[in-house]
Amino acid sequence: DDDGGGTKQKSVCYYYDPRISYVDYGETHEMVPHRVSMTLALIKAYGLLDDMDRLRVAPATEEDLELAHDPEFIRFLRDLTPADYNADAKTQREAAEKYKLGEVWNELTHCVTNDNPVIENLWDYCQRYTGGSLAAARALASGRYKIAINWSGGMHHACKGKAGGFCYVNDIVVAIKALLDGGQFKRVLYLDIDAHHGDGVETAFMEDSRVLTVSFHQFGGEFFPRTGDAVDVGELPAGDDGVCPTLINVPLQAGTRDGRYHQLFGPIVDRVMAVFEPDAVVMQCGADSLAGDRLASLGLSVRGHAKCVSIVKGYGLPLLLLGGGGYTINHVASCWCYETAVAIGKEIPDDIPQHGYQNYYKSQGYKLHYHKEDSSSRKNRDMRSKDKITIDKVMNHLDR
Ligand code: VJV
Ligand code: CA
Ligand code: ZN
Repeated sequence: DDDGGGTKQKSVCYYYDPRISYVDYGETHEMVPHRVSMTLALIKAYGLLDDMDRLRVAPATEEDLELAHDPEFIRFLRDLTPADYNADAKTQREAAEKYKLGEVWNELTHCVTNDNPVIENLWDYCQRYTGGSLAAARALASGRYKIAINWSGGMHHACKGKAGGFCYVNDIVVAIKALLDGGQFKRVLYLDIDAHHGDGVETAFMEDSRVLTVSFHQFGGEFFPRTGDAVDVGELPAGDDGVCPTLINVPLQAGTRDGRYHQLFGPIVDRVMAVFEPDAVVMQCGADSLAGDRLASLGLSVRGHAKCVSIVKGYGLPLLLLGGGGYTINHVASCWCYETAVAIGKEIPDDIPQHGYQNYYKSQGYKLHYHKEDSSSRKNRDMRSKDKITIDKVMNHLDR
């Protein structure tokens, strides 16, 4: 990778926009965009910044966002301000509710929820995180980079005509469409290791044989969004009596940790690669699947989470790495920093270097690879019968 001038060409590019980290979902909301700033500070402190090129790009346009959304929804988002919303114009509140924005009555729980609050600079935020994923997709399509990173993207729940689960617009759908429209990639694999089901991306592509969506997620009880059971496997006819899989779900029980997760992840990804033969991979690396997350109850270690990235990187396909969930922000930054190192191909020490956000890491003993106390970890090494059914179902689905 020598450019002739003796400097090494970088194969990884990343997107970072400081304006995103100032976005405020509200004082007690669980989504904290500041975590991408902490991630970057850690990446800098480890000296990884010189090993990547930074993508400086324009925010996504209305036209870009219409790749994934209804124009009316996009226009409503563009014009929505907290001032107007709070002025309590009845019509605007009703329209907002229709798009799942602001306070929404939940039929299931009989409560008012505010998962997707009407916040300051909402439109700018949407344009910027989507702009990053779009630029990252284009960087891969150009052939110049092998891996492109946008830790502020990965908002997998947003649908064509509505927000959902902290996600206003779906940058992933926009990025995948851009990859396909470029013409270089015929088939794109979407892998989602966020603790929640990647429902918005799944819905967008369930009838598109060029995209296979695979989500691993906590499933059961009232866990959001309650979709993504293993029986939801989808396929389309593919000529000569063959079928082409379009979606795969891998539901996991609360408490699933590294051992059990990887009994599923490696074999499933390997089979998917063989059957689907993708030309590029988009991976949503939501960090709420880590142990000790404030919202979810899976128990991956930072190494276990990053092993997913390194397994996928191992196939050598153009790879788009996105963020997503992750609600214990020191864990999130540790994880995404370590995964950035994995992308670059550098080992980094466990001791978190001195830097501005040092004090955030006290509870994990200033170590990247933090430990969550867990007495029953031995039991978790073996697959439970439910997981055996899951893997058999998924493998059978891919066998046909
Ligand atoms: O479970 C839900 C919906 C309810 C919301 C909570 N009420 C009390 C009951 C109904 C059904 N929503 C989830 C959404 C999770 C989104 C995950 C996003 C991602 O990680 O997959 C990708 C970025 C949920 N879980 C927790 C909360 N909402 C939650 C929302 C709040 C909150 C605390 C917790 C909204 C506002 C405030 N606090 C102030
Ligand atoms: Ca998932
Ligand atoms: Zn999540």
